[in-house]
Amino acid sequence: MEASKFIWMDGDMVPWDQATVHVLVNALHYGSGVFEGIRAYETDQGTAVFRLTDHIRRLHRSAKAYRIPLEWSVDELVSACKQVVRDNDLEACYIRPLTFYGLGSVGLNPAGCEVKTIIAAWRWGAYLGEEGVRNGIRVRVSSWRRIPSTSFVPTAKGTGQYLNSIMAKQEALATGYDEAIMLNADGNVSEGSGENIFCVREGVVLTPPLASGILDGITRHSVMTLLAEDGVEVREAVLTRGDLYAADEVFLTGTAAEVTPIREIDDRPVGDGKPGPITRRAQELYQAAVTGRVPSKNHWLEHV
Ligand code: PPE
Repeated sequence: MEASKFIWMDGDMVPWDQATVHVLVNALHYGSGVFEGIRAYETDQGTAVFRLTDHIRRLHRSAKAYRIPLEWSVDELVSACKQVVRDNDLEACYIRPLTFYGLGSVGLNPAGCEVKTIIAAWRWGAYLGEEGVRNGIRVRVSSWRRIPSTSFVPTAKGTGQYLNSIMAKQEALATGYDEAIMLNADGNVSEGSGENIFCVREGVVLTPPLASGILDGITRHSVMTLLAEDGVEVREAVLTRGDLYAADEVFLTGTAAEVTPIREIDDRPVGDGKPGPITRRAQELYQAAVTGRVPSKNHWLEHV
């Protein structure tokens, strides 16, 4: 990764190399943290963070779900994120807020641990590669199921949850694919290791509902809104693995991945193996929105 200058740590701007923690922080042992992933883009009016307040609100919901007392308000964290972008002289970048249980005690009751919040930002290009954005990626259905809502809170971004994503991602890469699609405990489609999933069938855009055990993705919501307002029919639907095989188009959405086409699933070409017209439209609309070229969506941009 490309280092920046400073990381915000509970109100202080700490030089990148000095932004460290003790090896006995609770979160390092048990994954007791929550985080966000946010992108800032260059626009004609300067650098703007895409849906910053919505991301920080989700951080608060994640903290509440896992009973992590987050003392910084939404407004305070929104200003801190902007300060991190400004003080690092970044234009387009990725922003990573993280709240976690720190030092206090080792053991499964984190009540005695201090709660720490940090915000880092750095330049980060295409998550699944430039080539993937252009021509689509190859995915496989993971042998790992997505963490169920009976064991975790899938709509939250808890750090410990991501061991599940890591296993799916590692397996996909080790077996020659770019990304993993996870089914939920019922065997229906949930999402990618770090992205939501959409498919297109006969012109209708379908994506699994929150009840399929997905993260409540902000890119997912943005793309659903942009396509619907563009006249495309968009529906939430429980999807099976077979629905993905039968789809004309399939794509992933996420802050990091933006809109990434899928050209092959489990060694079967998606449609004719090239990104289709609705996927292309979703990419165009999303890029236009994040860079301030969709006037009705300028309220999604929060200038630094
Ligand atoms: N599902 C998962 C499991 C997920 O991690 C993300 C974000 C999404 C869906 C899409 O959510 P949203 O960003 O709100 O549209 N994954 C983050 C990257 C994970 C990583 O650190 O790698 C991200 O895109 O920032």
